[in-house]
Amino acid sequence: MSDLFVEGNFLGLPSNGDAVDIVVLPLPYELTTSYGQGTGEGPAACIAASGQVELYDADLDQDLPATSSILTAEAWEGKGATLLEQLDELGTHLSAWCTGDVFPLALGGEHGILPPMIWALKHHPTLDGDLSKLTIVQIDAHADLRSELDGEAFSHACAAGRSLDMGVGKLMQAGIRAYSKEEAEWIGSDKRITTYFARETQNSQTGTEAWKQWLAEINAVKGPVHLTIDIDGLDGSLVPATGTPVPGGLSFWQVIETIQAVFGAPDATVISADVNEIASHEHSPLTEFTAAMLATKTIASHLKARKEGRWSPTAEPLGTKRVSIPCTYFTQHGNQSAQ
Ligand SMILES: [Mn+2]
Repeated sequence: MSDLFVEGNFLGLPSNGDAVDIVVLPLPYELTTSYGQGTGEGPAACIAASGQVELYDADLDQDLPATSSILTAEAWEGKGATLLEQLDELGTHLSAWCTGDVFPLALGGEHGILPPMIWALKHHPTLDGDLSKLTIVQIDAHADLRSELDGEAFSHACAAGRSLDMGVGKLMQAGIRAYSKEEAEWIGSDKRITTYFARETQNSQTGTEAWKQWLAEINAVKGPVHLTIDIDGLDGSLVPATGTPVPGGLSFWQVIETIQAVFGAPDATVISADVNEIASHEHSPLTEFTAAMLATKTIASHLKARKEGRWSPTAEPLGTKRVSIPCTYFTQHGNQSAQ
């Protein structure tokens, strides 16, 4: 714990005047979760649990914040009467931080936050309007490539698919073990998608080889990357409170190794990340604590990349005064994509 513990801030770290290097963005967005409840409470529970996470990171060999300024932003307020209006609001909200001067880490909330994040990243100076340069690295139990769920094309179950629709160049997935025939066909036919299925990486005989291959592929990624960690990619025993816990998933260390591999990739720059589908359970803090540890590792790995020259700001510092870009993409494209 920090000497000056601030309740409501990630890791309890105090903000540092107007300086911002990393921003933690709580997005309590919950509109379409299909099975469990409570992802709306997840970001606050994760921030509360982060108070128990050790500040020392062995890879960084420093205590966080390690001379950086980590700001915990006010939680997104969830304006908008419909799902599509809320997604536009999220896009607008996120655009204020996808500006190149800071590293944004969003805490969700449903995985439906991904397409608004990608919309906001389109305006990032590193991409400059061209999402084909972007690789998404996704940890998830679900492929999230459905054309719709319950008639909704922008459901959390479609988050990766809608991001590809926006023009994302490459999608790399691991932990995948719950998907439909339609999704299997998309994976098989679209060269942009590389999927490591849990039945391969968790196989008791051959899993180690498959896992090494995943890490090698991640480490060879080139260009800008967004890392999206749906915590249900982990084995359900580690995240029992998440919206849709699934058995047979990744171990905690496998997710840590993925974070280390992507942030350590010599020719890639991770420009943003999210940890999503966080929910809390009154009898066990395990789910939100697991999420808090992964979010902390993401921050530490970003700081290591920064220290080693794999990330530098691409814009003048804006501090805490942000300017957002109004998003209308989702209300414009929503009905069109729905079946
Ligand atoms: Mn997901």
